[in-house]
Amino acid sequence: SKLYNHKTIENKWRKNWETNPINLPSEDKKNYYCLDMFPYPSGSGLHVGHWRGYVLSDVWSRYKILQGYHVLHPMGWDAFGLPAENYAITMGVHPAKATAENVENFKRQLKEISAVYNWDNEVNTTDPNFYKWTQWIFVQMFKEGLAYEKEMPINWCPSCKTGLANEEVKDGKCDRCDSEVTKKNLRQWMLKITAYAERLLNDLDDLNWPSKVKKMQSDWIGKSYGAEVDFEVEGHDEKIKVFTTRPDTLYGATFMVLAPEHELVKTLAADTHNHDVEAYVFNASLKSSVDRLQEKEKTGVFTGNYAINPLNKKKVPIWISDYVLADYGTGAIMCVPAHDERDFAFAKKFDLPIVQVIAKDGIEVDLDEAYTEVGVMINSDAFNGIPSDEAKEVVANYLEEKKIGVKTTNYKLRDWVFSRQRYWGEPIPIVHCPNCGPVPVKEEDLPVTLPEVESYEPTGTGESPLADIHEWVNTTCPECGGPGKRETNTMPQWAGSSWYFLRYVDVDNNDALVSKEKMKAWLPVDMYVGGIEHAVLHLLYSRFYTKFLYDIGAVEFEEPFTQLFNQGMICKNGAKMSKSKGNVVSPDDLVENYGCDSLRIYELFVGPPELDSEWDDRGIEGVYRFINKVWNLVMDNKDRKVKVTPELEKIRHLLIHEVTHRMDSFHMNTVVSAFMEYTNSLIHQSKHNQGVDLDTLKTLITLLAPFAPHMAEELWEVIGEKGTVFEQTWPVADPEKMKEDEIEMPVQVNGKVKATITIGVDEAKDSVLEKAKLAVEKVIHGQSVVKEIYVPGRIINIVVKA
Ligand code: ANZ
Ligand code: ZN
Repeated sequence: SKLYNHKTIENKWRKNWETNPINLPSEDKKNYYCLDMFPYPSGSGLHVGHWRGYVLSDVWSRYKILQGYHVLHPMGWDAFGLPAENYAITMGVHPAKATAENVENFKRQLKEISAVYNWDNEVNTTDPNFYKWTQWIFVQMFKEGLAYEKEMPINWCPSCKTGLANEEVKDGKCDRCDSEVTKKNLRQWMLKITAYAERLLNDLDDLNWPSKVKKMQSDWIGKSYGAEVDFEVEGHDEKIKVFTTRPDTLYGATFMVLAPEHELVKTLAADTHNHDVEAYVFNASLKSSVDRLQEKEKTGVFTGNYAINPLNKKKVPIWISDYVLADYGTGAIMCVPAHDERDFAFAKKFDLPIVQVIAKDGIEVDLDEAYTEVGVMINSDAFNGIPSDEAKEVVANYLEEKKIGVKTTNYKLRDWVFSRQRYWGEPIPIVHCPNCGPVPVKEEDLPVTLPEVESYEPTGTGESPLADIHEWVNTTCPECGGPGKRETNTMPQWAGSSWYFLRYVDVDNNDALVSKEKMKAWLPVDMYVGGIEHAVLHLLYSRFYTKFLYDIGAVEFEEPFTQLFNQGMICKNGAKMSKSKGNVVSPDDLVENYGCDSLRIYELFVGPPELDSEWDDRGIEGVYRFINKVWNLVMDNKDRKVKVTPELEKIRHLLIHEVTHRMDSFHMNTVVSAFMEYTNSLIHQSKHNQGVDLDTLKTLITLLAPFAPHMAEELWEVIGEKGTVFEQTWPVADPEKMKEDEIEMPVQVNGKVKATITIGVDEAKDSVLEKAKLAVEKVIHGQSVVKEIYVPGRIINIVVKA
């Protein structure tokens, strides 16, 4: 028989698909949109870790093609951003040029995967025809009051010399370069994502997404229920408003703390304490918010003033500390050291009173740490004896009644800092006019293209390099025609990726972001495949953009991604595969030695696709052997003219059933094991019985096609079929044919297994028991049978007595 030669076969079919593409539209096909998170075209190229997600989405796309869909499976480039710009700074190459080269290279490498990408629908976020619409969305947001300017202390990376969103700061460090992040006061463009907090939270319920990602988003949005309570200040007219999630602990509030940036800090610092307060506030301004929250050792300063606890009327000292954040709640808190860990640490450090107001079974104890469990209220006058979880509501109602407070909700989600002081991004399409203020560029004048610059180096003053190009900066006001200046900040890299999936379906449209027809035909995305690292950033921004576009009537759905799958990472030697770790495995040699089909299958076989999996260089050999077995099985049987038997039918339908079922639950690794197992059964039939029939071989080839498309096409041809295997329909299992006709059953004597017998599934009870007694004859010999139990498929038990 013909030997399996992956090189010839794979080259042949790659060429063939170029001239005879599979996945063509037709009237009777429904549309299906399968999307990969588009890559940043870096210079370093693809390793086997990158392949995993791309193979998954391709196998899924081909599965859908075989199920009769016309599939959109596009690819594009998220190409603005820092790496290209940093490269430009060091090498002096224009980012556009470097990007174009990288895209070229990336595309070449992607083609090695043989995925069914729709290259006609390619997008590139740095293409003016694309970012025209990125800017258009910004203009709409500006018009709706959702894009606004604000002077504010922002996260500032001194090394990248740019502002960062909260989402781009990890453990107080810049997500990109790992430098310590500081604060800087700058005029920023903000997007009011907070206006969508409630919808972003509620609509998570209906998404077919991993629950882990939903939880991460809902934690990020961070809704808390509580109350705002007013504290009067001794000798002052101002009141301090605090936000608390624990109104039940109000009697235990023994001091208060304001954030250093709180507006009352200056007013409340007594003359005697002014100097210390000022010094403290200055020092706090240098720290990042993450550090402030995580600091073990509490710091703080007394203002010299007192507030009055509104319930027990006791004097409570007012402190300032940076563990209270200015931009959460009201920026001021009531401190209950007995029941809050941070307050407890603060009280211990500064020797402030601790009063327990919630106690287990109502019994007061000496606390050596904060008591954060539920319990019964004590030391709380009329409220004593009420269980604390009910008391939250009871006290909050009382506060509302007495007009001391109101029930509220708070969100952790902050508005999105949307400007970057860098070159390689979309210019923000705004003109600043001395008469009219900030004015959006007219829609017909979009895009505002990025001009050429001499130096890409950020100025470090908080201005983008664009500020130096006077002929670009100086323009006329779109409103009054007078002299105006262009905004020189650019958008963050997230801007393009927040909506690119809409553009894929209508890439050449010059009149709209996407036409209504194309939108109706393809959107929203049916399946989105990508890494878990985008759980809160990209996936939250995209949902926000989609909801906004829905509100202005640009799209007709509120959620962009119906189903989401997050693949795990590929690791080697215990660490995530990455160039910086030096543990990268290149696909090139593997494709050369074993073929693309083998590598595709091994990418899936390496472990459950949603989990991180350890790469084993030898693992692919097992897959290669499997591929060869399938090849030889088909070669050995294609001309034997074998008639189908019940045994072959059973194997065939079980295979269809197992593969389909495991595919649908995304257990791709176990799909591969099912293939291996049933192929072995067929080989057994081929060697020891009369052989394998053609229909069974066809089914095997069709099912394998999404995984090993080249070999499947070749075998399809080899058995004499015309056209491509991808014109087949995914087979459907017939439960009748899957039935086991014979099964093995253990036989128990007095509850202990003593033998195993083979019986027919429908065999009569008498006959089964007859066989069973025969099998355990030696065991029951000389005893009398008192009971015979047979539950079909479950149990055979012979009860005997001596
Ligand atoms: C009194 C109290 C007693 C509190 C107690 C907690 C436990 P989440 O769930 O995160 O919303 N808080 C309020 N504003 C704050 C700010 N700007 N910076 C730091 N902490 C702040 O937590 C809300 C709780 O965190 C609030 O409830 C407040 O402390 C604190 F046994 O008030 B609590
Ligand atoms: Zn003007």
